Amino acid sequence: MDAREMKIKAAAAALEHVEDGMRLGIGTGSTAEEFVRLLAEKVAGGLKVEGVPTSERTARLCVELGVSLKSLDELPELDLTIDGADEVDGNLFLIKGGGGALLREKIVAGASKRMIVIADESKVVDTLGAFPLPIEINPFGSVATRVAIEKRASRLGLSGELKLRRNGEDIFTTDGGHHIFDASFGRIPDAEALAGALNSIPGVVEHGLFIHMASLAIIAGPAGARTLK
Ligand code: ABF
Repeated sequence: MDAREMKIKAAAAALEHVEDGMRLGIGTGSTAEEFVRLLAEKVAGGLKVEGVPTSERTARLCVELGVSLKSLDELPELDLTIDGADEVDGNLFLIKGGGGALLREKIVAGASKRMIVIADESKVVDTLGAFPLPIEINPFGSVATRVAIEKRASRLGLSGELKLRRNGEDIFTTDGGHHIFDASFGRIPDAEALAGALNSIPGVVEHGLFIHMASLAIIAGPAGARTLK
């Protein structure tokens, strides 16, 4: 089974949790896009759902495939969000944001009763942090924000390069008009403590640690899909 087939397997297993009439948060990334494709087939077959997309990219795909969308202001309470991740640990703590949509992903997941993560086995880790942690920042005062992040991280015994994300020659800009530092801490033994520390820095808009947000992860491997609860 190749990587795409595993993503489709995880997406298909997640689709079984979708019921008629649901208000759905719809994630971003290649795995979430497989979910959108399968969802669109069900919608074409008569399933009625309303989706809130977590990025402009996901919104475009949904529109193209005929999945009906609403804004989060129109649907502020969602039944279920289905989204990918960059890393998942045994507590269902996540690193997200490799695709740059972490802020909307976290707002949408936070507005949902449940969040199901879909991923392949390569995303499962014992300890978060091998994947550089995306930290979304306000462009104003970014040097001061960098210094503050380094200081707070150091108090937790963490160090590593904070790389300003680029898109070719340009600085990468999120859907919300912010920038991203990708922080290579290597290993984050206490993700909750780091999340709290980052939340207290004014220039940090959001970070990619999703703590106590996912209720289930569907992990696809060569032998099929398994769940983590
Ligand atoms: C989004 O897409 C993210 O938060 C995560 O960064 C990424 C996962 O992408 P993929 O499914 O392509 O690996 O869900």
